[in-house]
Amino acid sequence: MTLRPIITIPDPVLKQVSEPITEIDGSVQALVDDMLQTMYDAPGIGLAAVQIGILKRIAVVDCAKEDEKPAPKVLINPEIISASEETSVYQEGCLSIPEFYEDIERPAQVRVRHLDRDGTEHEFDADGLLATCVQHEIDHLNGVLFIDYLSRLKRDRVVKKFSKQAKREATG
Ligand code: GNR
Ligand code: NI
Repeated sequence: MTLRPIITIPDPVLKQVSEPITEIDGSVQALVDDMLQTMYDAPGIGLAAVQIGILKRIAVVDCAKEDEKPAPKVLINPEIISASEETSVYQEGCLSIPEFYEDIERPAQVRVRHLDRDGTEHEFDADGLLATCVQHEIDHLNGVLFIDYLSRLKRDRVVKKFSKQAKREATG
């Protein structure tokens, strides 16, 4: 397993739409294992392949609390097949936008269909933080970031801050 560097804004790869997986082979499984290791190391509760520069529809999530046993979920070609009218608000963060947090409103419950690491199809119902996290990850696979739900003023402000930082790091 290999820790992979996490890409941050304003890298344009984060706006790209990821491609479905057509065959789950050893290379896909090795990528999943790297993603889990990278997510736990960060630490984060989710990670999409695009965040390590790979435009494939793969995400990993684990919303278990610190005192609970790990509950990794591998989401390959994940789809929301239904979403509640009811919404909930969570303060979201993103490993690709370090140390920036904002409240985001999303459907409170979703039903998700996906393949697992072995290529078996599953469906599950998510609520609470897991529902938010799965929606956040599927957004990544579609090139969408949580800051895209903020006002243009707020989004432009955070993008500008990270652009300046990237420039400083490039020029020294
Ligand atoms: O670690 C993460 N925490 C988080 C908190 C609230 C809503 C979504 C998330 S996902 C984020 C990790 C990440 O960037 N996944 O793409
Ligand atoms: Ni994210």
